[in-house]
Amino acid sequence: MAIERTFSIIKPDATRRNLTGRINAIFEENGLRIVAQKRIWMSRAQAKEFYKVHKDRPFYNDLVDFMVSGPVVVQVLEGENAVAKNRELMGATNPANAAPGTIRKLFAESIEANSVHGSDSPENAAIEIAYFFAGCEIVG
Ligand code: IDP
Ligand code: MG
Repeated sequence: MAIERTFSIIKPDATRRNLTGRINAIFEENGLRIVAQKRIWMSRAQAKEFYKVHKDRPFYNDLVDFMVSGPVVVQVLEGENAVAKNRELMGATNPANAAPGTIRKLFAESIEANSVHGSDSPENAAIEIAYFFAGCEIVG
């Protein structure tokens, strides 16, 4: 397995409840290194662009409202098989279906306010990382 990078967001429901450290501990205890991280308050335009793949879904407008409702922590995680590893640590989109011990099972409030985002493929990881980070901000 190659060392890979993935993009992660700690969402507003989690920053509001001061869960950044507990979520980061799960990444680090499971072999993912946080090689870039910043706390930002996304603009509506940024959130709409980031989630544009979902623009025709019924939940899109609510999702954008949620993502701009408070600060988020955007991150680059690095490790073996990082994209799949992070998806495994996150758990299913709907916390009701998430496996025990996953971030969403532990912390998510709802299918929308589900605490974390993680890229779903290496190709999307590269696009999402480049959207939020300059190369010089990522230090492995
Ligand atoms: P993922 O985050 O597990 O990859 P996606 O299907 O890519 O899930 O959806 C993006 C985000 O949109 C989810 O993380 C969640 O915040 C929100 N979302 C997805 N499905 C629903 C839904 O049915 N109702 C409300 N929000 C949803
Ligand atoms: Mg997704």
